[in-house]
Amino acid sequence: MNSATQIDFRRTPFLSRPAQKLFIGGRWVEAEDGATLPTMNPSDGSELAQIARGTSADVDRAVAAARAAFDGPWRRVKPGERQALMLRLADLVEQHIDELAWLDTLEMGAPIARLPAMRRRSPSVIRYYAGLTTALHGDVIDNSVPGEVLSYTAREPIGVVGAIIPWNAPLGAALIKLAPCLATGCTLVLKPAEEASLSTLRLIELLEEAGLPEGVVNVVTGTGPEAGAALAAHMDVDKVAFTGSSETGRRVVEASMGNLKRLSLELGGKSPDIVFADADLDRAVAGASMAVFGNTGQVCSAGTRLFVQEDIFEDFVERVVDFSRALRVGPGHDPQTQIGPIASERQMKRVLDYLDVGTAEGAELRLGGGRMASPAHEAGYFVEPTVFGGVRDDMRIVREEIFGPVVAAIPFKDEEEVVRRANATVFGLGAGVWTENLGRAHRMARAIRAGSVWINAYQLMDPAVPMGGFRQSGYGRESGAEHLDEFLETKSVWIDMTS
Ligand code: TXE
Repeated sequence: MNSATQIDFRRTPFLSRPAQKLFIGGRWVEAEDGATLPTMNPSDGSELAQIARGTSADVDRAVAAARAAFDGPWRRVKPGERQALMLRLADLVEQHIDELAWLDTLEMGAPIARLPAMRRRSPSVIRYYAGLTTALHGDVIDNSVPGEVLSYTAREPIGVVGAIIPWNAPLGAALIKLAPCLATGCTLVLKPAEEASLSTLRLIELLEEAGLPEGVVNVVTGTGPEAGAALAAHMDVDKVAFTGSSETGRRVVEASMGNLKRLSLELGGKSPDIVFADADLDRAVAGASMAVFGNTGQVCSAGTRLFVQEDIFEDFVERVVDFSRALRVGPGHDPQTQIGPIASERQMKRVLDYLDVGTAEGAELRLGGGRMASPAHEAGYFVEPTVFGGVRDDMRIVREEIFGPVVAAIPFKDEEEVVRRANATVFGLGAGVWTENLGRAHRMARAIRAGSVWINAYQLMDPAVPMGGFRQSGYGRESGAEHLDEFLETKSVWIDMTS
């Protein structure tokens, strides 16, 4: 255990405020109508804080501030200065990461045991994009007859970006939208999820401390149908970067039509995790279990369809069941906890409904199947890690994203069959392949229709490696250098040199 896990961040000055505010034009302000919303601790169902409930009037103010900054002084800030701002922010995030991680833990239940990973990852996202800030440039296209025409391209920031983010990895989701905005010289209106806004608000305080110019980044907290929908439809927003459900993603697409704003969408998934009989099965048992139960299954690319080759199916599933039964499910703030609660009561109900659907469809329960009933768990939103067997590919629990600790185990015969069934989904976000056969690993990597394929691993992430979806899992890529393209327009300039 490390020292930070012993500090009780529940009593920080930040959390003792009567209500959190919006951040608009460089000032902390209340929602125009003064309304607030409670945000809850899913580990015990208690109220944690009140956040401002922004509406379209607040979104208008925030977009106007972002537009003024974009058209004004921010355009004249040199890339090197933006880079320096980002590097100062990265240092501050590093210094305050324990508090930021604790806010996520308290608000959405992620186990505090992931603190070492957050310490490594969070500043590195900002530093990666800071590094690219001074490397952005256009090209000279010098391919005409000498002395006639010269063409070159300039990469220009797209303008005012609206970012709408979910609650399952709040700090990471905020950073992966914020860093490219600062790197490319865009301005931002950020709408965190109503269930988990606190780490974003604290992050913005750190950004202020780093020297953020007025209006460059604004935050409007509030609900999806109010603040989120207003941002998605706003006629003066040039681009929306959205992460969330495919259903809300469709609404964002519709809302974008008014001004044909650019979109990047990181949506849901139903990712296959495929275990061949020739795999290193010890690694595969732990890997496949955590691929779906990590973060309580609330991961867009969770390996929720566990395909296991038929010769090893029964043994392997039994081992997954034994491994998963031993996982410690408990409150996020307990350093021993491996699996936290579901992030909100609403989401817990969705997951419990799916458990009923699975049973009603005739799937066999191999593990779990309900809400955790012990006295230590009853106040919080805890769902048992659940393994279904005996499923058919047409069942809802095999086709639809559940976003909870629920896996469907499915036997398969050979490579050809598993590729066909793994690809029989409307999604295409992630996939896992467990095999010791090198040729098969590469064949599978190419055959699976998904944005990320992990071989003998699952859920590896790095700021330099693109992540995103095929098909209805979205458009665009987050992370990696190409993420910056989503925030840039290319302008071509032609010079007739004959006169
Ligand atoms: O998502 P929403 P919810 C999936 C997962 C989960 C389901 C429902 O399957 O069970 O979504 O979760 C904002 N216009 N994922 O309801 O609605 C909302 O305020 C504009 C997968 O929480 O997509 C929040 O900030 N914005 C996922 C954000 O959208 C709107 C992560 C996400 O909420 C809006 C989360 C609207 N009309 C859930 N309505 C992933 N891909 O990682 C809501 N929002």
